[in-house]
Amino acid sequence: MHSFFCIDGHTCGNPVRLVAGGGPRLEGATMSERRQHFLRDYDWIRRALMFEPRGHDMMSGSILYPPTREDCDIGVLFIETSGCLPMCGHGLIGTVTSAIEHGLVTPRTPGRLSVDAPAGKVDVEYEQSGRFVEKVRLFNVPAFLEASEIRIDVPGLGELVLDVSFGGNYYAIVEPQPGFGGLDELSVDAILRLSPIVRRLVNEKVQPVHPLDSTIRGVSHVMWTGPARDPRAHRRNAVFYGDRAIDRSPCGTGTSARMAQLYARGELSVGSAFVHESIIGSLFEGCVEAEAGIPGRKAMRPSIAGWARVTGINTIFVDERDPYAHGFQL
Ligand code: PYC
Repeated sequence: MHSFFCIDGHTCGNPVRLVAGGGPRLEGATMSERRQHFLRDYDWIRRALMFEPRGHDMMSGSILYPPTREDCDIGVLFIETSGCLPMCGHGLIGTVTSAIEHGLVTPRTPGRLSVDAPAGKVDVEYEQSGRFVEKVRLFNVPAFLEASEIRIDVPGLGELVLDVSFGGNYYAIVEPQPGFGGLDELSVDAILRLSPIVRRLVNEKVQPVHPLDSTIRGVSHVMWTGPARDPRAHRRNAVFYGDRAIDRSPCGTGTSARMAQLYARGELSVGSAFVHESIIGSLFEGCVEAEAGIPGRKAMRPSIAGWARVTGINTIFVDERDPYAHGFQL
């Protein structure tokens, strides 16, 4: 019997299950190396805690670790139905909220934390009112446009032209275009049906590998975009991940990738604000903070702000006698 002590919550509608106790001891000089160790020996923990019957298609979370770097307060490993992500924006906003509200981390400077994530160091600022965290802004790893105007032929939809951009994970970004109305034209069923096909076709044409960490590779997420409905937002999006998940939040690494795409095109510049709306109408406030130096790429450092709420404390048992101990998917 394995026990995991979790704090469950959500960031702007998308779940975040923070594993505060019961995570495995990981080896590695960096969080990226620890991520490789987790994938090699402990991926069953991710499947047990994320998939049914303990989780669901959208389940996403994190495990807290001591940092591997002296300039960070905590180390975070991201787990999700889609895998063990190098970085997760909604996941980090929820993790910081739960960790601060429940005293799991003591920041050196109140209102600030530095997080050691597999994709790199992410600085965080948060606003607190009494014991509650009201808003978290993360200063993400550098984001950049990887490839533009990739053409794929999608059965039933025809030719699509799209870009691949990095914001902590690699995204295929599909915008409205001649012959295709974008997100406004798609039902939830159509997003779930078309996205895995788009992801497979894009990965056949582009095999992105991060210039500074070759363990980060391949397009994992598909973003469908459209005009905003909320007058406070600049654009609306829906991100597909895993096998059948649509992010309920505006997606932190996706918003970073989207800003990097618009920055490379000259539609955003340093200092520009970018408010992104999710499929359920929740908002992230993005900003292009600075230029960033990534070899061979026009890169920038984005920040993303959003809120999260804790929904409960959850001690999860994984009983090895249970035939579904390590989760299942339909
Ligand atoms: O917020 O970065 C994010 C994210 C990735 C996958 C789902 N959400």
